[in-house]
Amino acid sequence: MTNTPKQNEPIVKHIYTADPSAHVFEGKLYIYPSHDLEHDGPDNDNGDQYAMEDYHVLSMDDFNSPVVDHGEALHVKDVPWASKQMWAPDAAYKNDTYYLFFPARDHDGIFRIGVATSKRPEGPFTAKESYIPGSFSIDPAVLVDDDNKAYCYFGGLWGGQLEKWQTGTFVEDAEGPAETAPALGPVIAELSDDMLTFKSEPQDISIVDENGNPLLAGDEERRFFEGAWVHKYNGLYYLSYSTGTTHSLVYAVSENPQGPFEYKGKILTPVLGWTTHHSIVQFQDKWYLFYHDASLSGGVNHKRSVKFTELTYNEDGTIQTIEYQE
Ligand code: FUB
Repeated sequence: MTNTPKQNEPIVKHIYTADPSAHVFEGKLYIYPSHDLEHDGPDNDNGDQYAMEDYHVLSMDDFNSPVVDHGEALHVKDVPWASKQMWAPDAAYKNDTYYLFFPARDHDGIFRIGVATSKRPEGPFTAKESYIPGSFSIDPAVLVDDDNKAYCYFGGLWGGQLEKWQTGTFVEDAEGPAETAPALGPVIAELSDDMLTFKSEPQDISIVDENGNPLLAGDEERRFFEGAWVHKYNGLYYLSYSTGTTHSLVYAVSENPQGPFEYKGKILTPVLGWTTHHSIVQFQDKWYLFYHDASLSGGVNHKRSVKFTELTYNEDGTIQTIEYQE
């Protein structure tokens, strides 16, 4: 247990945490982060430095209460299909069950998305024998909609391997689209009622500009890179994500969970550290952005810390840009 969390400060300091997926379950805030490891191994564009092996679930009764680390919720050694790199997870509740969705490399080194279940939001979670059939790439984010349909959004460029799936099968040396071609992903698949499989083939989501034209692969200030998150506000679907190479969190809005989404603007300016990854959650009557940076480690890209800050909407539903402060 650690002290009461303060805005824009690491919510825990005894471990490194990243990629926070925040949810309100049973009236409390639960945060499902990656658990960053300390190591001196390789650091490259393939993301080998993100060598995480397990997940810890964090919770707090409210923002005036200490953050509780519930300990190891799932370890890669207990996931039959996975070999390494337990990257950004998400959680969902349905069928009286808590589901942990997570990416990891399979035994062929290919990123897949798996599911683990628990009767409790903090776990421990039990992984299924195999990854979700037809799943690929990284960073699952699951929205259980008001009509009880559930959607899994996922995908990530570079180390996240999304470029390698453009033909529908894994092509090891595939490059991304030309700069003047529409950008890739993210990808969406509706989940089956038991949340364990995809109902249909994953589809690319289109993110368009104010004229309805798809964002292009060369538009690195706005195009999708990784870390999709979808939340609803006033009946609209907000898709937010990291722009990766330009290090911002941005968002796009749609009337339909499958898009197309229209690009709207920036949520958070670049943080200290290469990656930026977040979630957006309403708790009581306010909205919060959970994000990470590398300030606690002095800027080491793979030693990150989860933070939070309040998020404000304008009257027209747009989100006010938050200027990162270290
Ligand atoms: O934490 C490993 C990877 O870094 C995540 O999957 C990405 O979103 C980026 O934050």
